[in-house]
Parts: sequence; structure tokens; C-alpha cells
Amino acid sequence: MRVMNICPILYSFRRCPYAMRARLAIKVSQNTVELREIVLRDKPMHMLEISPKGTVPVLLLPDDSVIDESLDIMLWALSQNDPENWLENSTESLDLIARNDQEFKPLLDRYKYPARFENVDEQLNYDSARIILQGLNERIASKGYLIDTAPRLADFAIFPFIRQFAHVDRDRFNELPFPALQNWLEMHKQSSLFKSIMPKFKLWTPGSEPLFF
Ligand SMILES: N[C@@H](CCC(=O)N[C@@H](CS)C(=O)NCC(=O)O)C(=O)O
Repeated sequence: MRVMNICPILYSFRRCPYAMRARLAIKVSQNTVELREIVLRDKPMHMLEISPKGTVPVLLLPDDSVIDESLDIMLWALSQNDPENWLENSTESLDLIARNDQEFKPLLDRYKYPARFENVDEQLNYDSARIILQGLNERIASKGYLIDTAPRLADFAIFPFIRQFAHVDRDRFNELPFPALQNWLEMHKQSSLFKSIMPKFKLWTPGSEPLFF
């Protein structure tokens, strides 16, 4: 007889921006999951069995269904409980998140890891990213947040990527003429919600004590 998990299992990697956005939504929605911290160079067999594409985050639900896209994990968590109304104006959020994931993320990867890519024009790459950051800065300057006067899904789904960009060269980021964006990032980094999803998690191995998150 198969033993049912009563608690969803989240395979996660602390520093991955996609996993961060999933943990943020899980935390704010007050869902509890068993968090399995992994390293990308040594993915657990069970994770690859349930999601052969091999990316984190992966959520396994008690009914054995698997959600292995970070945005879908956010939407799953918030569909159960959305105490801070992250889902308000969600169409606009989803549009901005798609642009982040499809347009900004490739530029971020080339900025952070230029040696991994061939024929990258670093200046052109940086300038293209800068144009996107300028657009985000203008949104925040006019409304307070990316979509609205309060933070919505897009703010939480996108800021881990802006954080990663800023950390490649903090001085260079801080010198950009984008104060609204810089303050928005700092506010998210200092928030108790963000701190609550960033403790140093102990690496999971089969047989480890469950770590409830
Ligand atoms: N579209 C996926 C992307 C997730 C993703 O690419 N995660 C990275 C880590 S940040 C990963 O797992 N990469 C696999 C690897 O490096 O082996 C999502 O939104 O969940």
C-alpha cells in the first residue's frame, strides 16, 4: 500500500530566483510544505522521477500531481489563500512576468555568466537590460509598485531577478538613475517576508528529517 504524503513537497534551491518566487507565495499564503533543499549539480532521483526536466522549483501535491513551473506554484498557493491580494490585476501581472521571464532573464544570464555564451556583445546586452529596468523604474515611480499602489504578483515574481542582476555589480546597479527601482528592490530585500524565505536550509538527502516550511 502506498503511503500518502499529507504535506506537499517542494524541491527548492535557496539562491534560485524561480524557487524564491515560489517560496514567497507559499509563505504569504500560509501553506506548509516539506522543503527539500537541493544542489543543481546533484539532483535527487525522486525529483527527476516526478519532473524529468530537472528544474527547480518542483511541487509534489498529496494527490501525486506535480507542479514544476514557478509561476504555477505561485498561482496554486495563492488560489488557496491570498491574504495580501497579490492576485489583484493578475492579467497585468502575468503579462509583465512573461516579459521578465522571456526577455529579461536571458539578458541577466548573459550579464552574470558571459563565459557561458558565445558571441555576446556585453555592452549591447547590458543596454538592453537597462531599457527593461528603466521601464520598471517608470512603473514604480508612477504607482509605487509595478502594477498598482500595493505590491502584486508581478512584484514578488520579478524582484528576485532584479536582485540577482543588482548583485552582479552592486555599484554599477546603484549608479543607475533609477531610484524608484533601487528603493523598491531594497524594500523587498529588507522585508520580513523575504528574510523568512532565505534562511540557510540544510541540504536534503533521502532519509533526512523533514524540514517544514
Ligand atoms: N521555467 C522554470 C525555470 C526554472 C529554472 O530554470 N530553474 C533553474 C535554477 S534557477 C534550474 O533549475 N536549472 C536547472 C539546472 O541548472 O540544472 C520555472 O519557472 O520554474
